[in-house]
Amino acid sequence: MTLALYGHPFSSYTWKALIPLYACEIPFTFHMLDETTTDTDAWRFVTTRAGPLGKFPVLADGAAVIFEATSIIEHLVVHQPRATGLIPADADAAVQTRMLDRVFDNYVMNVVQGMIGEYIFKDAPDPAACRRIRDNLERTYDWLERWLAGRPAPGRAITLVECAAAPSLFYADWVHEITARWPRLKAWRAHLNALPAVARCIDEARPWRPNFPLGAPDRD
Ligand SMILES: N[C@@H](CCC(=O)N[C@@H](CS)C(=O)NCC(=O)O)C(=O)O
Repeated sequence: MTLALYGHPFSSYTWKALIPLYACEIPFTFHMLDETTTDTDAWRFVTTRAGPLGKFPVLADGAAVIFEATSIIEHLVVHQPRATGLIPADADAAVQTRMLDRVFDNYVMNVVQGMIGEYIFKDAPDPAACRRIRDNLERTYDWLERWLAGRPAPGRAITLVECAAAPSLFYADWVHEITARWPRLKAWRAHLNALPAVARCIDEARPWRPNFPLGAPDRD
């Protein structure tokens, strides 16, 4: 049964599902969701048969419909032999992996989405809200810098941590730059961006860069 992934090439959470599919070379069909597809079966499927708010990515695997990018990865680990390494078999290591996944979703990507919301949903971004968002990102960058100091040098392996970290750090840097003040984090982001599965997502998303609400910086 060929898997079907519904999402958009510029969407960070879609990358989070694409990275393991590419890295583990799992065949799937991609169903694009954007303003040109709002009257299609793919759009109706995501908005009526998946999660409560119609968010993407969504994975269809036969009768199974999985939303939430982390749950999609958990599904791949359970059902795709090539994906078993995405979450460590050791129970304690798996807890650490899942905790880091939460860090990248809750303290990086969702914070970044808050900033993007300031630019999309308001007449003008609220300076106090933007300042709070930047402060929170800096606190997370500080935490990640300390976390990286206690980690062995990154290899080329992709786990749930890399799937969550790569897209969230990619866009976080665009919202609040990861400067030389966080040298390990900056270097790790560059390492993640160079992983073939991540580099492919970055390249496939290039045509949409002009749509980035804060303006896409001239890097990456
Ligand atoms: N917690 C969800 C977040 C998904 C999410 O925020 N997706 C964004 C695209 S990156 C989306 O669906 N945006 C459209 C919308 O909110 O209607 C996950 O992990 O999959």
